[in-house]
Amino acid sequence: MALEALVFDVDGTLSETERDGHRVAFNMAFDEAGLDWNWTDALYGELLAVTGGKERIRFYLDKFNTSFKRPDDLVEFIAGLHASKTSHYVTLLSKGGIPLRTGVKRLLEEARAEGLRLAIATTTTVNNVHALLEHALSAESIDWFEVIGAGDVVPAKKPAPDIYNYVLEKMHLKPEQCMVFEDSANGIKSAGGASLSIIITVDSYTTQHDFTGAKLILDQMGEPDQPFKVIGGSQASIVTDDDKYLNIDLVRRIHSA
Ligand code: XBP
Ligand code: MG
Repeated sequence: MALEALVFDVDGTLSETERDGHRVAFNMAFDEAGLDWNWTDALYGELLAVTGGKERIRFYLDKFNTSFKRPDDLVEFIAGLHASKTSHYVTLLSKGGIPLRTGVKRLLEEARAEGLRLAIATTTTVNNVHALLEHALSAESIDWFEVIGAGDVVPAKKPAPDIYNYVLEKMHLKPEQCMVFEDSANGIKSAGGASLSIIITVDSYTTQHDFTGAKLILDQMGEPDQPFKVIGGSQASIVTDDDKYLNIDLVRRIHSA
């Protein structure tokens, strides 16, 4: 089946948001709430095993801060912390310090020029997706995406396949008509669970993840003057010496292989 649509993960794929964005915003929310919790870079790497900010806070309490005296309404407490974190995160993005990863803007523009349909499938909150697109790309770019599947729109977050199935259903597409772009093991499990083809661009937190099942694994999408490195993937042999960066022609060749 011909390639019809590209579906993008956000955190780690469109932008390296975790270390200097989400992590910092969580710590600001904890500080504001008078908590002495500090999510260091190393601890945050472990906490990323669980997707979703609210789910991550609960995981932290269950595994790393078991002596914390929990309030009676833990669900509401976590929701309050998370709302504060989202507000800090959006403010951080509005200051413009969190750019898109190399090659993302070029690939999106090329896809649009070729008439491919675009969508997002992410665990993060929809406000965060809008803020990232607005400040790292352009306000208009929010409309480039036909569907933005985000956060609590599905009950089970990645690694469950729900968010990808949601996007496929909304777009009336079959998995064979799409290519997914992901950066993490939870992401590949989620997209793979929806029978989708996946290209991985690893990031600083995910280089050691298991990407079994990916068609192509790259260090980045790259640009003509910043070539990608091919790390692996079942269709890695499709990439020739002339391929220096991920463009739509290469995406199509990987998709049809
Ligand atoms: C992204 C996440 C998110 C963000 C936090 O995973 O794990 O939880 O870290 O977002 P993926 P919220 O890239 O696999 O979608 O705090 O808004 O939930
Ligand atoms: Mg991700």
